[in-house]
Amino acid sequence: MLFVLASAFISVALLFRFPSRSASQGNICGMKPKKRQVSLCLLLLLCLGGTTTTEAIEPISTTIAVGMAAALTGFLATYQNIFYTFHECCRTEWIAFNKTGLRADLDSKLFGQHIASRIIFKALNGFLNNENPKKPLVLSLHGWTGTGKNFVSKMIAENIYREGMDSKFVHVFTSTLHFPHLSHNITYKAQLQQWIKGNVSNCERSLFIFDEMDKMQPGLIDSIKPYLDYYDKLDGVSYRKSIFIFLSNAGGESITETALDFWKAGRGREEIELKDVETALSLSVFNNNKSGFFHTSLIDKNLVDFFVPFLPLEYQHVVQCVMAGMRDRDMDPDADVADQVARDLVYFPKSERVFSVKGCKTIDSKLDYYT
Ligand SMILES: Nc1ncnc2c1ncn2[C@@H]1O[C@H](COP(=O)(O)OP(=O)(O)OP(=O)(O)O)[C@@H](O)[C@H]1O
Ligand SMILES: *[C@@H]1O[C@H](CO)[C@@H](O)[C@H](O)[C@H]1NC(C)=O
Ligand SMILES: *[C@@H]1O[C@H](CO)[C@@H](O)[C@H](O)[C@H]1NC(C)=O
Ligand SMILES: *[C@@H]1O[C@H](CO)[C@@H](O)[C@H](O)[C@H]1NC(C)=O
Ligand SMILES: CC(=O)N[C@H]1CO[C@H](CO)[C@@H](O)[C@@H]1O
Ligand SMILES: [Mg+2]
Repeated sequence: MLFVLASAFISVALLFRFPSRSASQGNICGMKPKKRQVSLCLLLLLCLGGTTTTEAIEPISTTIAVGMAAALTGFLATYQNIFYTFHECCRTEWIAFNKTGLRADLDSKLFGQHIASRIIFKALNGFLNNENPKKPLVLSLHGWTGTGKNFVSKMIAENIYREGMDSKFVHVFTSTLHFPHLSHNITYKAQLQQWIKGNVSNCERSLFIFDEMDKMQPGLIDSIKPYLDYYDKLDGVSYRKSIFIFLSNAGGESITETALDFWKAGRGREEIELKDVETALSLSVFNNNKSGFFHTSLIDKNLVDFFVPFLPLEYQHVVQCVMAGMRDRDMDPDADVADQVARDLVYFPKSERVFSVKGCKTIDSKLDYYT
């Protein structure tokens, strides 16, 4: 009887020791130690249980005790699984692509970006359903300010990670915040490589978002080139299931020019196709000496899988943004207010007034003012 209880206590101690010890190593979600620990506990329990039953004095209470100990061990074995449901781990419970969710978000929440919406869905759907991709997915989103680049990145994160942007497997680097000083370029290069390697070692399915690529110093991004290339493994780490997204305004002018040409020719916005902007886009990005992509080998070596153009937003899209903003605040969407907000924004070019200068940015704060 005492032996059985003692063995149960030992199992408890062993199982609880495991997570707390590995927490300090940062590998709290590991699978392998679990099996070893649990089988050890069961073995211990069987041995001790066996010796007590042979010299049993009170058969009934011994049976009850053994039963209780077994139940306790069973519970503790599932303790790991309970643990996973409360603590974010690099497992399918926490990381799973929601295809219908992404489709629905792109269709219902993103306005006026038919090209971006189509490319992003196809690219992610293809990549995330591929068990064995040859290289990580690299997307570069370009366009005028306030056209939805950060907005789409957030949608992507939310439809892959249960914790969305708060997931510890989603990493956002902002050039002006993380790499502000030109003179520290060598430190930054080493740091960036180290961060990405460390993060991908923790979880293969990591998402990296590089914001404000046009403010990044030229050359810095080349330091991560090996990670984006076709390698099975580098130093024992495989990067092939990670996703890299670059955001920038670079190339926004050439996209706007194309959109304006279509508008002037009286052609519909929906008629603009990727091929109408893609070549001009990658060229203008590559040759822009103020952008982080200036003469970068990422473009040279075709490591960017998709250049995604974001078209400048028109009056009608701004109205849609305002209506969506009101719905988000649980207000009754009011077409008159939406019209008023949209009309008070500035549009360009000066003579035609077609595209919103700030896109859909600052609309949220305007809503406070008008309502
Ligand atoms: N195409 C769009 N459809 C719906 N909402 C949009 C769209 N574009 C922008 N918005 C709204 O405007 C806000 C600001 O957009 P966002 O931050 O994505 O702009 P951005 O493209 O990253 O601009 P910047 O280049 O200045 O960083 C978003 O939070 C979103 O609410
Ligand atoms: C996927 O997204 C849809 C729409 O947002 C949602 O209703 C559904 O519950 C999500 N599915 C999963 C498995 O999270
Ligand atoms: C770092 O920047 C300096 C000038 O600011 C430049 O001369 C040097 O080549 C750069 N080093 C690297 C590794 O890019
Ligand atoms: C960038 O290129 C433009 C012309 O394309 C040139 O006038 C300018 O001096 C260049 N700037 C730098 C910092 O090289
Ligand atoms: C283990 C590791 O290197 N983690 C890094 C992941 O990236 C963030 C930046 O987003 C770094 O702060 C971490 O150190
Ligand atoms: Mg942005």
